[in-house]
Amino acid sequence: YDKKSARELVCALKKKGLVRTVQKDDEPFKSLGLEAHLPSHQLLHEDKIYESCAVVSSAGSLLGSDLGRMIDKHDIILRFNHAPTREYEIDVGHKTTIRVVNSQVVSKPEFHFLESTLYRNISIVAWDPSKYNHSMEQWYKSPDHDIFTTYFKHRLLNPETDSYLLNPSTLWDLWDYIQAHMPLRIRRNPPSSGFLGLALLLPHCAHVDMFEFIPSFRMTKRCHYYDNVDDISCTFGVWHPLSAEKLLLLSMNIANDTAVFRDGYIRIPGYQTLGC
Ligand code: NCC
Repeated sequence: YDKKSARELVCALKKKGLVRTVQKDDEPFKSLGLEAHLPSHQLLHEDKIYESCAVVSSAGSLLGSDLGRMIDKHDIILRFNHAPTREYEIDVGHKTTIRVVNSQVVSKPEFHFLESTLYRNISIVAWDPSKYNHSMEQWYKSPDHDIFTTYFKHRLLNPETDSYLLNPSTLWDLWDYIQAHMPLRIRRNPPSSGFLGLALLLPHCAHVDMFEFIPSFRMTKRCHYYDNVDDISCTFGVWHPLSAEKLLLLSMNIANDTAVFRDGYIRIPGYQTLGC
């Protein structure tokens, strides 16, 4: 293990962390006649580089941050799961381009994935953890939560919504990357939606600003800005290798300490910017 520069770390992620979504031709979906339910292209498939992209973590420390206006200035704004903007615009902004949702949010009735307007007229990337080294067939037979039924239904009901299913081997490619750059052994659980969101954007953005992923001086026990549950493990991780993700991303950051610890964001240069 040796300390790498921000550039080396970002460029190493480019090599390992290509985010792939399930396509029409992928098995077992093709043989099962499910092609019509799947997109024929990848998310952000055009050859366009967006100047600025924002990843808005759901951290409690966003509350009172006044970051909404800054977040809304970005060309692409990525949020997670059922994190709302309504009533929190001053702190988190009101625009959403992409939502990364996990399979609990897609499948559990309390999240109203099919009914809620949170999941319409934007791009959606839904993911479910497979086991390490499992094929897509094995994953389809035994997903962690039944993501498929609701995902397919959602596509039928909302043809105008651009929605994708993450190819789960992406999660393990990202996991391998994190482990390869950590001196300590991490548990074999997939990275958080936060890390996935960053990996999704780095090929398409000149830089990515991640809000309250590294806790600022507003750090709080509060899990999310939108509910009042106290749980510090939301910030440091218990199942996901969240602390390892955060240390790595802090090593890739090019923003100064005032931006990180007072304002509450890290800035990570995109692959194209670094010429990786
Ligand atoms: O909490 P969650 O994450 O939806 O948060 C989205 C991403 O924001 C970053 N985060 C969040 C809170 C916090 N205090 N600090 C942070 O840095 C993380 O990067 C996180 O990924 C998930 O990753 O999908 C997760 O989802 C929740 C939960 O399933 C959904 O919110 C729906 O209720 C998971 N919690 C539980 O399963 C109890 C969480 O572990 C991961």
